[in-house]
Amino acid sequence: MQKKNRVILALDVTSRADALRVVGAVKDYVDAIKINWPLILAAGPDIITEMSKVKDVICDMKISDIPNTNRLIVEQAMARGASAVICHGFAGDDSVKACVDAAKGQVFVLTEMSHPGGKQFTAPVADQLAAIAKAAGARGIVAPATRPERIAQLRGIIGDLEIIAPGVGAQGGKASDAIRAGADYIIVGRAIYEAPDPRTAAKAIADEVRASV
Ligand code: OMP
Repeated sequence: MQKKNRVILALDVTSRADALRVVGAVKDYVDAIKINWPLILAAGPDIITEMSKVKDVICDMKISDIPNTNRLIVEQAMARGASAVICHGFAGDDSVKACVDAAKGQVFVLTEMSHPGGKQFTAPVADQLAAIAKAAGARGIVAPATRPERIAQLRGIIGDLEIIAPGVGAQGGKASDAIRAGADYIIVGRAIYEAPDPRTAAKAIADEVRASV
């Protein structure tokens, strides 16, 4: 994954046509495309392969099952062209390790979630989840742009692993705050794909990131 714009597009649109339109408009300003259930269910899993020809794809299926099922899911995602996957940490270290092994390390482990409810159950154990990611040999963690101070604290646990940070724009987080707190990339969905002009919106966010690095 290039580290040029430090922006990952969360492509949570629900048709192949919208996916192609948005990606075509913003591809110069994002380094990767994150694909989640809405688009996989709407367009079918071949959308992973199609998008992987344009940019690196992170498959965000928030994998959180027993180790064997996790392995099977990750193998399917990687076979379709994903460069990385996102798994939950709360299923435990063996479940995370199964993802890491199946993806040859290309796993981001979700720690503290960015939405208000993320404070309820994920925040109190986020430090442990970050430690599980590091011990398992993951590529990085997902940490909340809505709480940049937590990005900085989690950085202290994971060292030089990567941090990708959702919650910019629609959820109230600021791109520059997340980057200054130590995020390697920010994840942005609605603030780009729901904008009247997604290309202009993506450029503005990429400019803000560049100015804060
Ligand atoms: P917007 O709020 O529209 O920018 O989208 C954010 C994207 O990041 C969505 O695809 C969410 O599923 C994802 N996300 C979060 O918003 N919060 C988290 O704590 C974790 C994720 C994620 O794992 O990507």
